Amino acid sequence: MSASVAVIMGSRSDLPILEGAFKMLDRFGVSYTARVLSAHRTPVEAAEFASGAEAAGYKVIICAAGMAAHLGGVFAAHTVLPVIGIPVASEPFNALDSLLSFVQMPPGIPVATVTAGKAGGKNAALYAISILALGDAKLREALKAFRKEQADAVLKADAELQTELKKD
Ligand code: RP5
Repeated sequence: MSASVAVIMGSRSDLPILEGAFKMLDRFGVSYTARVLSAHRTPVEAAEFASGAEAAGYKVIICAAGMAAHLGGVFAAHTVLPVIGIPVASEPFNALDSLLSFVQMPPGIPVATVTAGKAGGKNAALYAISILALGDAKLREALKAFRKEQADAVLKADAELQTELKKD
């Protein structure tokens, strides 16, 4: 069976940003493929992968890249599958350059962009999972359970804080 999500990074140096994404996809039992493909350094291979992604059975594509990050745009130009972009921070403009590269898509070719860094990696995976959950009731229930678990952790932290504050 083919993987549901393709996770593409512009460089191997982007890998740490994607650790949270892999963790989330694993947690939800969502199959994925991870590849290093660059919009600038391997434009032919990137375009080939994107063009064949639908036929290969992928449902969502996640692209992480830094600097003049055209990876998400190039992928979105070659497929109608949803593309989620994760800006990666690099010198000297931090993540502003890659954020704008992902966000500033011309009308007609969208790239859904999450925040930069590790939070972006986690959220990109969760967003991909929520897209897949549209056609998968079990996955939708698992997402609801995850949200509840998260809420419970916040409520527990709040209860603990109240107890600590009362001590003084
Ligand atoms: C981008 O250039 C990559 O996505 C990476 O974030 C950045 C720097 O790449 P390396 O020089 O670390 O390979 O294409």
